[in-house]
Amino acid sequence: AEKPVTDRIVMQRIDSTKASEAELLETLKRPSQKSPDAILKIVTPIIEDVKKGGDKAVLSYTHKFEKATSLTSPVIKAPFPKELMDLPPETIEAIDVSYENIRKFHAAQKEDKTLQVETMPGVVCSRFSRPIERVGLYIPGGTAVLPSTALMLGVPAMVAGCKKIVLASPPRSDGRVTPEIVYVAHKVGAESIVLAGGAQAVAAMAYGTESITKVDKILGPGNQFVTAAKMHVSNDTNAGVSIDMPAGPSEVLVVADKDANPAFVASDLLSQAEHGVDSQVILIAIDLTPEQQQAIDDEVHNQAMALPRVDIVRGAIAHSVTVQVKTLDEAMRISNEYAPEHLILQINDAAKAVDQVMNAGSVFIGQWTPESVGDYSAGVNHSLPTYGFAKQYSGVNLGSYVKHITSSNLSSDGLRNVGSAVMQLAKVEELEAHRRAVELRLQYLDAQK
Ligand code: HSO
Ligand code: ZN
Repeated sequence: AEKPVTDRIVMQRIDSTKASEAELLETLKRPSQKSPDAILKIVTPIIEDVKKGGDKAVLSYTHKFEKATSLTSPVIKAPFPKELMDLPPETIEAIDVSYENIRKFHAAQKEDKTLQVETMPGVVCSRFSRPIERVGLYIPGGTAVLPSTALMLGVPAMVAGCKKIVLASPPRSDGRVTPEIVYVAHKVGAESIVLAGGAQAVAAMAYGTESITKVDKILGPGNQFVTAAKMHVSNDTNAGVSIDMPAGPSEVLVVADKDANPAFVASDLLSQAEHGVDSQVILIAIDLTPEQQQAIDDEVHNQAMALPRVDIVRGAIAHSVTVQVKTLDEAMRISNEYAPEHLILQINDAAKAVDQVMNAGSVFIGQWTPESVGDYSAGVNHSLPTYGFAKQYSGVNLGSYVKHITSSNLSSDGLRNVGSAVMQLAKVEELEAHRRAVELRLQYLDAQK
């Protein structure tokens, strides 16, 4: 049954000094996802369809799922017509400012110099990077339009020098994608926009169709169908396509102490909670008085009630939690164990606490740094590892769009220096051709003396 709208919107609490470690971990569990097998059963036939049917199959799914029945082609190619990016000047300016900050921060990640090390006299090892030639960037549709995601995926692709940037996004029922996305596509020099969503868009970019360019890597968030499709195509060695990372619902962990402003804390929790009912927000409260804790709870409720997306917030808050701890060390220990996508530090000397951050997608330092600045305009990327994957994955960055290639270059002296180690190991592995490749060169050098 529907909950009465006056119900209090409140996060459950757990006192870490009273709970066992197991209880604590149980409350911090992310809401469970549908089993990947069930999702795969749905997406696999769609992928097969697109593989066989190409444009026609993609179009028919778009007609069916997006109700965009007037659409006659599943893709638009650059240059994009001006009338598709007709926007108010204030939106253009906001996109331009954000674009420039994201461009600057990602350009600074360039490794212009070839890394070179002489490991032994005459043995030179190098590493250099080259852009991935063709990338496919998935921009979700759904409950919000996300031009910011187009920026976060498109700008680093452009900075890295990817030759072909393909965007994909589900069109509206009138067959068009949001003009903001077209404008971003234009700014980053995208070659095309695939007018499709879901598994059909992923399959189209992974295998290519008559009119859709096949790409080498697919990046971008999406629902469980998109994620399952990405996993599926990246497992198909015949597709020759990789993906960025497994994506799950958005999440934030806020660490707050006595100095934190309750209204600021609540606003950060809510900006993540409004993303989706499956989002999770965590507050770690360091040694707050009952009054301070109450002030935050009141702010969460009152601010939430005034939000247009209050119903979504209600869903997210239902599986969100406040953890009460005594010390910063304990707060950081729990945060590192949770490995949040976003970590917000609203504490005294927040910059210093960053030393203790081991697992997080992106950190927001101090009370003047709401997460939303990073979501849109500061310059950092908002495509980040969720669901605890911050333990082993980085967020999208310039490195996501390049490959590193290594090289070795030996002089005759270099080969003399390293040769015996090579021959010995080849002998151990009983790979005689390997051993002889060195030996015959050394013999050649000896004969010349
Ligand atoms: N916080 C989201 C990104 C986003 N926020 C897009 C607003 N628009 C996931 O990191
Ligand atoms: Zn956000």
